[in-house]
Amino acid sequence: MVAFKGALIGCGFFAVNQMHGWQDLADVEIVAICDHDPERLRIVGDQFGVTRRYQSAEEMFAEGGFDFVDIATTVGSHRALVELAASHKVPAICQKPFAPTLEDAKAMVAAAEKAGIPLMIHENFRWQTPILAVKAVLESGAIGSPFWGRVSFRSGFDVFSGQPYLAKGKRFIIEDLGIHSLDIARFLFGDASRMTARTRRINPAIAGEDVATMLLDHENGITSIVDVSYATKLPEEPFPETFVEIDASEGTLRLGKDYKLTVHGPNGTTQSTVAPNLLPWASRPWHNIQESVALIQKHWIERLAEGREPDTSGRDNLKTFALVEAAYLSAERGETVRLGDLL
Ligand code: NAD
Ligand code: 89V
Repeated sequence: MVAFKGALIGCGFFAVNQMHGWQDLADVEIVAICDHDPERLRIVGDQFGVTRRYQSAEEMFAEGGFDFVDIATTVGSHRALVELAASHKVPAICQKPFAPTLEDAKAMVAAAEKAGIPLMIHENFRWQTPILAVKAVLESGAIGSPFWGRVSFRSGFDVFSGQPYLAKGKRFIIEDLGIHSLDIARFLFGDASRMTARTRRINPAIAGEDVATMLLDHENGITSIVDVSYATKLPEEPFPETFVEIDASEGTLRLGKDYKLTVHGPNGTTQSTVAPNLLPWASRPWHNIQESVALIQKHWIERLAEGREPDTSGRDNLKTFALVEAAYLSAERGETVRLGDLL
């Protein structure tokens, strides 16, 4: 039975995953899609059997007939589309990165709250099976209280062939990928109060930074390092795996290559593989990310049905986005930035 009708805006590279995720949910149907590009509309509409197709989001909202909208466009259009959804009182999911600036992101949260609609940022990396496994270990108390952590994503994968816009922006790795890693750091270690960052551009063919090293002071006293690179040539390419290291009062945790998890505590050492499921429509190496798309979309529907705020709501995600802004500010000024000055 279809309980929720959705509409999707932006039928590009990543939206295909989102369409598969929606298709897998028995109580959801995407009844309308929108893209400026008629060819993308045709491809996605034909693949997923959606007949209501629009080149204008305004026209799609004017005709209505859906309970939520999934915004899968690139960052420049996010504010206008979320505000459009709010003006029609339609609950909205918005892809990361939240917005071009923190000011835009705050305005989007205010618009959603004024309209009384839920707004969720599609911040899916914390929904990856291996990251959920790390969180479960922390919550079990098996290693005690963490005092230090590292969230690391280092790769030489060619992301530019699928997403050419990534090579063109003045900002690259922190805004596109580091944003996920910073959200994982918040998810595992709590909110941060101070950020110190350094960036580099190694690849001369792109406009933005492709290496960043960030030091976070968390409010609960944990110190963490979040390091990201697309300039790292390893013998075995780990894309898109996030590695995690945690030192805690009673033991340690290491999440490494091929989703190998080692937990060491007072009761000994356990080793396991916490690999993501390969969904029928997914393909390696993207399956880790693809499964997390399906999981965050399921979470959205559950929270919509319960009338409860999603975990990565707009208000919550302002704190992740502020870390992005703080990292760029810190790298530019060579100074530590206090998050309280931004939020
Ligand atoms: P893309 O350029 O391939 O697709 C975007 C599509 O949106 C294009 O077809 C474009 O024509 C359309 N579009 C743009 N503005 C529009 C508007 N106002 N109205 C209608 N259509 C519009 O981009 P992509 O690679 O699919 O990325 C989309 C978003 O997804 C980005 O914000 C990106 O950062 C994000 N992304 C997220 C993940 C993740 O794991 N969460 C992974 C990849 C990309
Ligand atoms: O997940 C993302 O946001 C992607 C990629 C993994 C390529 O960085 O843009």
